[in-house]
Amino acid sequence: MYCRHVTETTPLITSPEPTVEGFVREYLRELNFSQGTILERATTNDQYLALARTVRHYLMSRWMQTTVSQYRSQAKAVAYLSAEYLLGRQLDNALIATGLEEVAAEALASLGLDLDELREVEVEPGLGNGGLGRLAACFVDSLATMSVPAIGYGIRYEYGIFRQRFDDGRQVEEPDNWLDNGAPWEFAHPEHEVAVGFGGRTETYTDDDGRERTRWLPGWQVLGVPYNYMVPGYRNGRVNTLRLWSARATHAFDLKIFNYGDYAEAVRSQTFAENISKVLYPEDSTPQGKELRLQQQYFFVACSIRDFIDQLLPPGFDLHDLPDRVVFQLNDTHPVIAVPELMRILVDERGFEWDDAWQVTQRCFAYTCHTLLPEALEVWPVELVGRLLPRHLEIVYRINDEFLAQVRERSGGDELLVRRMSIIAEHPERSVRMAYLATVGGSKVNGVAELHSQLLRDKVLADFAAFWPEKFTNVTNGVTPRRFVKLANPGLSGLITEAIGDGWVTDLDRLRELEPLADDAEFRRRFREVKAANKDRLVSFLAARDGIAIDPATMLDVMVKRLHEYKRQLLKLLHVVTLYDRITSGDLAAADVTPRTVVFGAKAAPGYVMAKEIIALINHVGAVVNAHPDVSRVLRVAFPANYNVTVAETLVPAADLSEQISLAGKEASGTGNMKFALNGALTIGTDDGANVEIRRLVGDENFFLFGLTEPEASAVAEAGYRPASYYEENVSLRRALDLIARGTFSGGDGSVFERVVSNLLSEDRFMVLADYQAYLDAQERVERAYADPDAWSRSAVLNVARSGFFSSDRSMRDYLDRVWHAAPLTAG
Ligand code: 475
Repeated sequence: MYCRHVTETTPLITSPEPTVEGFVREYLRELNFSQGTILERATTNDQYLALARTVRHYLMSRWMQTTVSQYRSQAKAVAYLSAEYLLGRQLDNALIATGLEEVAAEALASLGLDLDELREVEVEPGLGNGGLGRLAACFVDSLATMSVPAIGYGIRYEYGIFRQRFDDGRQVEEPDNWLDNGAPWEFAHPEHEVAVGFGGRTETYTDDDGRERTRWLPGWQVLGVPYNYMVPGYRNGRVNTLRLWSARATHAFDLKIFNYGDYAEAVRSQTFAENISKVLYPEDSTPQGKELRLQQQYFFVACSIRDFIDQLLPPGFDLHDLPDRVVFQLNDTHPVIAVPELMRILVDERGFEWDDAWQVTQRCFAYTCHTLLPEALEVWPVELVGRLLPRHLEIVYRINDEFLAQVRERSGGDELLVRRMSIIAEHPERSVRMAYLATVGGSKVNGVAELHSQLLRDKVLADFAAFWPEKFTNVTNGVTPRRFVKLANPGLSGLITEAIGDGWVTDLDRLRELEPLADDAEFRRRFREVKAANKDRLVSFLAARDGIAIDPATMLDVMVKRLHEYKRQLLKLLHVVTLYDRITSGDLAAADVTPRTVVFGAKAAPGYVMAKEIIALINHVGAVVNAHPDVSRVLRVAFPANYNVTVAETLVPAADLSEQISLAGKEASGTGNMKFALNGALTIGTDDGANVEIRRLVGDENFFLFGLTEPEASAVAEAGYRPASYYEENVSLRRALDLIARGTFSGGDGSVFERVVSNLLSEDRFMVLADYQAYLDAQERVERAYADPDAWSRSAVLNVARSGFFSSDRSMRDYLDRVWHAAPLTAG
């Protein structure tokens, strides 16, 4: 979508007719002309590709229109910089956005095809790890729906998040070759490739005006080829752009080697360059500091800034005015190298004075932090940055020098403070602290839930918050109601729309209007019917996909999220083991247990050994529980492999109970928690992340709170936490851990999960044992509440009615108010 040459008379195409006949015509044309086949011979994949392209046609003119009018108006735009976009399937979303679902279904039926069958063909683009990547996808959806001029920039990974499979209960990773069957949603623009330099050296020289200048002479280059994706707004005629970059070798690069006659070497170099966008790093919250990762970060950021300046601004634009045209939102620290990159462009390439360039740069960037774990804060060794990006390192040093001079001045020379705030860490290795660079280099820093933003101010970035109190703000995360309610839960959507009209889809606060209906017995009955139908849908889904049988008459207790010790899947598992113990030991009659199905979904970073052990333990406990004749009548564990957005869309609407049980002070926000509440599950959760806000909104009586608070957990840690004391004093905890330690779930071999047990007893960094009893007690409250279906569904309806705040549309409004501009950006 390049607009530099559009004129008033640029002709724009119109959409095909949105009728069944029009759709059929378009579809057959696609099948014949693009797929090169006929209906009678088309494979299911052909049928899907033709369908995707047909639906695409209906968005095309709106896309062109949006792009052209945005360029003409030159309204200030949001450029969202994110290394990850966890998009989910595109066809479903396009159908919802255009309102073409029924037309398409009818048209296909008239050709003897089934829309639902074809939807299933699509492999979702899994270009993200978890919460952070999915948040980016929700945000671009909301920006388009709210008609905000915006562009998402990222990386077109050839392989997205790995596919997970279990082998004897242990995670095995397989490559996600999502592009193999064709990629009908992307538009490659090799003619708009951008060159990106790496390595080499810098030199100073005197320019024609006699000024001392610096320039970077890169040692090698790669090309970035943009791939555009449509981001349709919900039925508002707007289609924004997501632009993902793919790396190619430069021709010059090959030629030089070819000239030496080394064909094999030339091909090898090609592969080397193209490795940059080959694969998504599967580390979530634990950056590994790999060189290729820094290459990816610089690659996409350099392409994006270059693209914005060269393609989206009019020729001759004065970059002093750049902050009036764009805000670059940094999704965590992954794109932070953009700060020295913009400085380099302004100072080295455009001849700006340093101070002017710095003013522009600071005003153009804002930074969102997504974590509280110290090990998740990215740092890059100075040695590596200097080797890969020598000019950027010089710029970072100068930024740091000037910043620290300010700190010295304002603190009266407090050298301890200066050392603490330095962008360059000295130990254990000289490195660049990317979160500090982002904080210094931008105009705003935000956390992703109230508690998180508070902890950023009070702990993680306390020195910076004292220095620049006005820089810090909060924007609580949100999720798009289009995908996670309208599309995922058609039953509930229909019920809501029947009750209050369909305005809620773009104005989620209107769910409040449902509140009185919580007291309407007929409405509650229909609400339960919807939940039951969603469970049936899940039953068929899991049976077909995983061969897992679950009983829809049981309470569906769901914990889905990345596997991480701080999220405490082990706490949930200890509850399961305790129930198993109590039933098998005769302490509890099966008849007195509320029948439940515990569903886990989680991927572990491939290098995170403990997380992978926990996955294996869950599967092994599940196998024993499910095979036990008495226990399995009231308790079953299901762990479908390869949890992803598509699975979430079927699982979340079916859930009764949402598990949000991280140690308080560790989960920045959570967004799964919001999806469950919006779909009428009740939460059992700690006072952490956005749970705090969910509970405040839905009401204490509709939320099962338990566990240490953040100040309590900090105090326990301060005083010296001794997990073994809980083991010694709590009989049921001891019995549960002993069962695991004795090999009950590992064929009698106690050594198999020894590491998990001994870690809990000796370290237990996330205080699983400290919260165990409180969690069990809360689960008993859950059982009592669930015993009264009518009261339970009243609470569930209230959860839906009071969760409108968690729309990502509201998050966007908050960013507009608090971060991007004093007033909302004008639509263009
Ligand atoms: C938080 N991912 C959630 C969510 O704000 C929060 C880190 C490094 C490399 C790759 N991916 C990551 C994250 O840190 C991440 O997903 N963080 C999550 O962001 C959205 O709701 O609490 O853990």
